[in-house]
Amino acid sequence: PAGFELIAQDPRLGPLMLRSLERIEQRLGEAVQATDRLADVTARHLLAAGGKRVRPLLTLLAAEVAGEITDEVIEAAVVVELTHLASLYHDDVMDSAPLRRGVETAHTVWGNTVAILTGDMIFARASAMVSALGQEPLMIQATTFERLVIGQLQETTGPAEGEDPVAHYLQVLAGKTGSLIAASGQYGALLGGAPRDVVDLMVVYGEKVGLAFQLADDIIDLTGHPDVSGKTRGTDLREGVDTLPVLLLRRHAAGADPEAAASAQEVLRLID
Ligand code: GRG
Repeated sequence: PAGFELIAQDPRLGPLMLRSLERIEQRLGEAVQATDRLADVTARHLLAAGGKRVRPLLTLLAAEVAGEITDEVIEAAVVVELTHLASLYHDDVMDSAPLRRGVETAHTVWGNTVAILTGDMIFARASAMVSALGQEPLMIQATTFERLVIGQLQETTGPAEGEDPVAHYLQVLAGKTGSLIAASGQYGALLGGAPRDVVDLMVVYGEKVGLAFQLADDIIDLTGHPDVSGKTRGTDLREGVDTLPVLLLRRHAAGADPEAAASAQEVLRLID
């Protein structure tokens, strides 16, 4: 088992969590249904391919800790996964990635136009669902979307002249990954009925989880096996994106400690 199946088998998840995850899966399937024959196939493509459902799980956990798992919490969990899904369609076009979740990416099969429009449609579905949850969730969604886009843009432009590349990298991560993971916890706490200070705390917590999560993802990009990660290796290097592992290796390679410099240079040779 991989991805969602693996998480769903975790013995720490009680029956309520498992039931809720099943409801989310069903709602996700309904949410990507399209009247257009092609869109119906393309929108299902990545959803059916797998994925860990980490963000909806965080929404559920935040709601369980802070209050209760209401119908609105389930809807919000679907919204975060749909937003994530939409961003994957677009991200794979931007990175020219051949593989995602162990299957060929949508743009590889149907071309860039179809992949971008599929992401747009899924994002529209997420927006429609979140609008039924009220004004505050709608604002969270809008802010998160903007942060996703800005994070992605900052990654593309790279650090400004004289800017510390590590500080820039952390800023990119906070936007492109931390924002949606933070929103996942925020939705759960808010709609689960938590008091304001707990909701705010979930945002801080989510940002940090997001940072750790993306750091791990960047290491997987360098070292992960496609059979396990479902992605090809070295996308960031190919796209000229300097992730933290590479920045640190370069720093060590140019550092004063000759032993550390030699081994860092060796690793850089291997991955370049
Ligand atoms: C259309 C919503 C929208 C956004 C446009 C393209 C873009 C702006 C943002 C890209 C953000 C992005 C793809 C960040 C990477 C996040 C990341 C760590 C992805 C991998 O997440 P996992 O490991 O994947 O949770 P699975 O497949 O398990 O769901």
